Amino acid sequence: MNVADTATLGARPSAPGGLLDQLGSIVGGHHVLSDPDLTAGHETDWTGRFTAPTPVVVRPHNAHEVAAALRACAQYGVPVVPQGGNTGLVGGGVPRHGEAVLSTTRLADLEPVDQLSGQVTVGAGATLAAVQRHVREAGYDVAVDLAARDSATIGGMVATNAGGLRVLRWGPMRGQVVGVEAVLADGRVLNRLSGLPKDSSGYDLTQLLVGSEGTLAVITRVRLRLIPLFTDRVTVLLALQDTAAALRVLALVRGSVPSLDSAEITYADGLELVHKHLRLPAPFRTRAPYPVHLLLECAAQRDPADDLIEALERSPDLLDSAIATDEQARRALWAYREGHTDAVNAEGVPLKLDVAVPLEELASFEQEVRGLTAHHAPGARLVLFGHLAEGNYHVNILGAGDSDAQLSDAVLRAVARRGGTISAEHGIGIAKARWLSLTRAAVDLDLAAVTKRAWDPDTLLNPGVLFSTDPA
Ligand code: FAD
Ligand code: 2HG
Ligand code: ZN
Repeated sequence: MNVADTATLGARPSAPGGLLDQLGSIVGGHHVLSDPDLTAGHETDWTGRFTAPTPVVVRPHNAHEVAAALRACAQYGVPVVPQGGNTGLVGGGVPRHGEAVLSTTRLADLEPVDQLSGQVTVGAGATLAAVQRHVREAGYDVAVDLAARDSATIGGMVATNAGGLRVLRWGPMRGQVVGVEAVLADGRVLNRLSGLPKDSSGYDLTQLLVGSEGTLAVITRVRLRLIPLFTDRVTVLLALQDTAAALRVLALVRGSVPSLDSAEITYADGLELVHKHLRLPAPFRTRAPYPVHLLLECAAQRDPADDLIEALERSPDLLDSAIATDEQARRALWAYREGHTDAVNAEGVPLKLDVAVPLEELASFEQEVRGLTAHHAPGARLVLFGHLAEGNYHVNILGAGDSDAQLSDAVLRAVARRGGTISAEHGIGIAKARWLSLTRAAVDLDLAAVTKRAWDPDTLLNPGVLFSTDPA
């Protein structure tokens, strides 16, 4: 449901008599919100694209309270949307049709880092930034990093199998999660927090919850594998002619610099928006911006700059370059990349797609997306950027108007034809559910539906997410 539809939603839903009192007796009255001024921040997604009212936001403090709250909602027949930091980009964490919102923000305990195993257990509602600060004090780091770190929660990142800026070296959340505690729709608590690196005793329910987008259970605690806290980082911003050149540089560096952590691609039009909205100076002193920028970062315990420079000197593709090793200068280079989402949103509510295609298809796919945008939504602005090493483009389109669905359809079909995925890291949510069959066979979808029914037979958790009710 997008903003255009909200006017047709009718009256604000109210909680069935008795539910608010019962929730209050579980979590305390302060943590049951029904005043529209207080629920408002939980009703609209980060982009402003998905919005609908909720009768109640409940904020439990532990798994026991989550279980009791879910049972109460089930008893009153009120479905529940689990919500973490509400930075999700596919509409899966906000209400659609009068669901209650179960906010995890009070599930934010940080247990001490286990130095023996290099793991930590944290509450699902802890933000990534809080967990980063916590484990860095113990000499460790969280492998996954992303620009929404100050608000995105670990539970939300597990639920969406978030990827982010370092997947090329460490993998997405799936690779970091070694255990979870989760509450099923019927209130039973699944505890898989032992964190044993080896365990071949049957189905891996922990991993099933990674990427389940709140449709199977509410994740309440997460045990993470940690990585070393690297002391030295070097960041370069490279100006290039085109996507093919960026891929050549990536191949060259990836093959010879094992400390490569990030490879992020942006284009001139995105950079222009970042200049405009974030008021950043141009990274290079040229009259016209370069067509493509590739940001590379290496991290190690000893200065990785020489290795990186040596590799780059072998590239015939560099039009220009900037390098930074101190924190402030590195942050400045990152701002051009990390500022994209904010800058796009400052222009209006975008159509967002998050796709990946095999790397050998990326350059031709880029051209096709540009062509499809011009064809289906002439006048719309396409801002492409993303995580180059995974072939993961964030396709942001401003001003597509009524062509939104048609354009999504055309781009996602182009992805499917190339053997790609319709969601590389943001999840399916409600935004992409009707297109899941483009890249998932009937047998996959059948098994997914059976799994959903086994965990949540009454569809209490996140109805409409992953499983579309719309015709494709
Ligand atoms: P929410 O938005 O609250 O929820 C997301 C989904 O998870 C919903 O379906 C919700 O129901 C479910 N959920 C949340 N918590 C739980 C729980 N405890 N148990 C069960 N289900 C739960 N994503 C990337 O992958 N890579 C990026 O680089 C990246 N960068 C971003 C940059 C910006 C500026 C923004 C705004 C977003 C970015 N995102 C990125 C998307 C977003 O940050 C991630 O999807 C994040 O994982 C969502 O976490 P959250 O706590 O905000 O979840
Ligand atoms: C990023 O990589 C995020 O910055 C957000 O995944 C992408 O805004 C987007 O489309
Ligand atoms: Zn991303």
